[in-house]
Amino acid sequence: MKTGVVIKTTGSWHTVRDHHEIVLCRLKGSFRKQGIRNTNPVAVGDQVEYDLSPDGIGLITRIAKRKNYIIRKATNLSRETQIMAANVDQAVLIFTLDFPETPLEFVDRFLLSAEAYHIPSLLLINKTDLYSGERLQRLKEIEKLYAYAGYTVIATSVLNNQHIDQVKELLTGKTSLVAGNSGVGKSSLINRLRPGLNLKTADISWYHESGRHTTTYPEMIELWENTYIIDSPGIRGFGITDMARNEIGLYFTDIFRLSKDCQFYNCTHTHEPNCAVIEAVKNGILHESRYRSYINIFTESGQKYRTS
Ligand SMILES: Nc1nc2c(ncn2[C@@H]2O[C@H](COP(=O)(O)OP(=O)(O)O)[C@@H](O)[C@H]2O)c(=O)[nH]1
Ligand SMILES: [Mg+2]
Ligand SMILES: [Zn+2]
Repeated sequence: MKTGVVIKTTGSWHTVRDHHEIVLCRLKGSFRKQGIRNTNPVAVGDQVEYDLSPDGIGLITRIAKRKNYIIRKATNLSRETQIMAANVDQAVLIFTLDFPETPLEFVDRFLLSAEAYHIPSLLLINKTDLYSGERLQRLKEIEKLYAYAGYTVIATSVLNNQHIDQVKELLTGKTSLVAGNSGVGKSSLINRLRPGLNLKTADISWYHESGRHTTTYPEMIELWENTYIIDSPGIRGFGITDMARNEIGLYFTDIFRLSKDCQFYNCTHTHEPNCAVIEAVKNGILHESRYRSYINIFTESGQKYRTS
């Protein structure tokens, strides 16, 4: 019996890293009969046991219990889920304020999901070389907003190598899920961190790129010793599929902290008197965009079908 980590999975083939060896594996037939609702029983990041057959193909016999995992809906319409990654130490969200514009609600939804999965997040605001004047002011404001929520925020320019050393430090020794909309600089960052990997970057303009991805399956890449990233295309679908209304306020880190001073213990921060959250928005302590995201998600959750 041997052990390894799944670094890529495409349908019925799973690529497993066992120290410095790469073994192509199949899953033992019995797994498929266990009635697992996920479309993929094996996910990138899974620790597995396998047997090596004489032809060099591995047969996965056991998947270790996951420390955590991130799911997405298999397709927009289906309720079937797909495990995108397992056993990650942190999620790294790269976004840009402009070129292309990332709606902050997207950032907030991402953070909310990561909190619900108990995965710490690191935020990188990229392309700062393009920021000046009002844009720079806005950058500072957004950095402050997320720092207030308790996140580490780094303003980077992959192009100019700005603050990339700081990013390296925060990645070292961990397995990080890297996410972000198309065109924000994910591939460029990975290439910068690990020259020689030569991930394809968008050489055509990013605004024509919607829905187009150079890679389709998440893949675990070794950056350096003990340091891995999971490159996850199609991150758009990342999100908790069934969050109860009352959970949302718990996972908005800043709102949760403020809510301890609300008059009612079950305050929803929508209309109640003496709500510390509403008060904080009025006083400019809690940024309006964070509150707006909360309200939007809260409102939406009321119509959501709850499966468990
Ligand atoms: N000005 C500027 N352009 C960048 C920066 N990082 C990436 N880009 C450019 O943005 C475009 C999209 O980058 P890419 O890495 O393909 O984004 P991905 O879709 O997130 O993987 C490419 O043309 C990059 O050269 C940066 O820090 N500054
Ligand atoms: Mg890319
Ligand atoms: Zn309140």
